[in-house]
Amino acid sequence: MKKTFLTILTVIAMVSMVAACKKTPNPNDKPNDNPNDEPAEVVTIDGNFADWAALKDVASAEPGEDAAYPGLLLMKAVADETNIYVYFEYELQDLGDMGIQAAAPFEIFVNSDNNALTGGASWLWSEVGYEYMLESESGFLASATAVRDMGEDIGLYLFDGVDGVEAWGEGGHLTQQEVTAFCESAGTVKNNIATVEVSFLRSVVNATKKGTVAIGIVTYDLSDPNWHTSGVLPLGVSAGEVGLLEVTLP
Ligand SMILES: [Ca+2]
Ligand SMILES: [Ca+2]
Repeated sequence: MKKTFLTILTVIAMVSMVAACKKTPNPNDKPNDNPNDEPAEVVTIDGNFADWAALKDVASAEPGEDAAYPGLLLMKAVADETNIYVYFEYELQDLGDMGIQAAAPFEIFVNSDNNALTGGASWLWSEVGYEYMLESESGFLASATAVRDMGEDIGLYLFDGVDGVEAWGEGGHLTQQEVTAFCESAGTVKNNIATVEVSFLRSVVNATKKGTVAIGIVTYDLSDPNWHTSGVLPLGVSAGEVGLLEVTLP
């Protein structure tokens, strides 16, 4: 009995030693930077644009020369596993008696199945077929010198009208979706140029699979109480000449 007990103690001691050895860190092990194994985000929404400058083969669009809606100077868009990211540069408009523009309502149109025959039409582009529109009535400007976070108030709308008609035309219809905290934005204003980065979740626009989506953005100023269109991208010279910007979904 005593011998058996000693044998058990010996076995326990040996197992403990092996376990202790396994716990000894190997100096060649790499530190675990990402313990949750979450996919890295390709862009950080922080008002710093070095991340965009470092991207290769990013989809982009600029207006044609003498464009009718010249406010938007450049847009870029990219996606990772979780989000779609949009970058844009916008020249604040001189509104005469109203001074330099201090508010800029903003919309993003998303053709989430990349099929121009499904979803809504828009006079802004030649081929649209958008399933979703994101809209911030307060927009991306806090003032004529600062950018605000549109994630506080951006709304998500599903086009659930007749395919191929305008949202406000006969058969058109938009339904606001009950989702919050799906969008972030940040940016800066320098010399009347706002530079802004925006992200929104792929899941809320039903674009979770690998493939392609197409995106367009519109900015407005308040020189007209019903909103005056000040910038459109992609854009030729006039609205309706070109289609949306295609973005690859990994
Ligand atoms: Ca950034
Ligand atoms: Ca579509």
